[in-house]
Amino acid sequence: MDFLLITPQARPGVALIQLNRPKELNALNGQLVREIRDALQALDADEAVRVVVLTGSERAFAAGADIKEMAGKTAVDMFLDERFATLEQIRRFRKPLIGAVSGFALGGGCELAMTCDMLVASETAQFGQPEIRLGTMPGAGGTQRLARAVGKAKAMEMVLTGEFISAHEAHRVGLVNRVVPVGQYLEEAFRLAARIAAMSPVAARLAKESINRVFETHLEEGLHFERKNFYLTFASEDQKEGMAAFVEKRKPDFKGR
Ligand code: DAK
Repeated sequence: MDFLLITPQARPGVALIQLNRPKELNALNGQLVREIRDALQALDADEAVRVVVLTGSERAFAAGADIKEMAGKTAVDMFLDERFATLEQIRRFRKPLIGAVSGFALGGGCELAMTCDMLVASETAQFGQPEIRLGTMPGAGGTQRLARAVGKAKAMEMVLTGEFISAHEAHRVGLVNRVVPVGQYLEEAFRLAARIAAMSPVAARLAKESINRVFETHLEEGLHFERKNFYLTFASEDQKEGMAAFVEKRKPDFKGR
């Protein structure tokens, strides 16, 4: 891994992936995106990992796809470039994924942030889809996820003007879960991750899958999917342990079984 720093147990049960192309503000070249995909695949298979935190640097989460790499490409080159199909594979990551965002989250960087399940932002974070300034438009889910996250009017404004929004505005419109001072965003993400890591990983995975269905299906189908996943939690030892612990007035010990 040339462009990533990975700590499988940054906290108990919590892995950290840090984008590490600082001079280029973590611009997403093909290799970096592939490395993120491969890292997530490995962490998905690692039973000791229950939650993953994805972060960049204090100055930039990621300033977008690498414009220098993309500038001379033809439509067919872009069509054949599997880089952002890779984002779809990242979206299929099964464990809870928390983005810890500071500085720029732009273009493909904003799209990458939006593939996370939750976002913790530093006060310095800025979110934007500035592709229109380059004569293009978001191509890795930006129009779809942004409109779902912040509503049509705000998404139109961001995508059509290319202007950035601040962390506080991102919080106000529902793009991020919380905003904290710049020195604390990673710690806050770990705090959130630790709370989730203490839960049943079986239930967490089924619940994440169910919430994601909201964006992929109609209500009736989504309700049906949710119910099936709910029943499935009763096949887990974790559900027995969670309810027994409640009755016995003790803390549950979830094993992911
Ligand atoms: N690509 C390449 N290099 C970048 C970059 C980027 N996106 N962003 C920044 N850098 C580089 C700068 O060129 C500079 O490098 P040097 O000149 O030092 O060699 C270094 O990072 C520091 O940047 P600045 O000197 O510009 O720093 P400032 O603080 O002055 O400005 C900035 C920071 C983030 C406002 C500015 O760098 C900026 O506007 N960056 C570009 C942001 C942007 O337009 N992002 C969107 C890119 S387009 C696809 C689907 C989706 C996409 C692609 C394909 N398919 C379906 C195939 C996505 C497209 C995009 O994301």
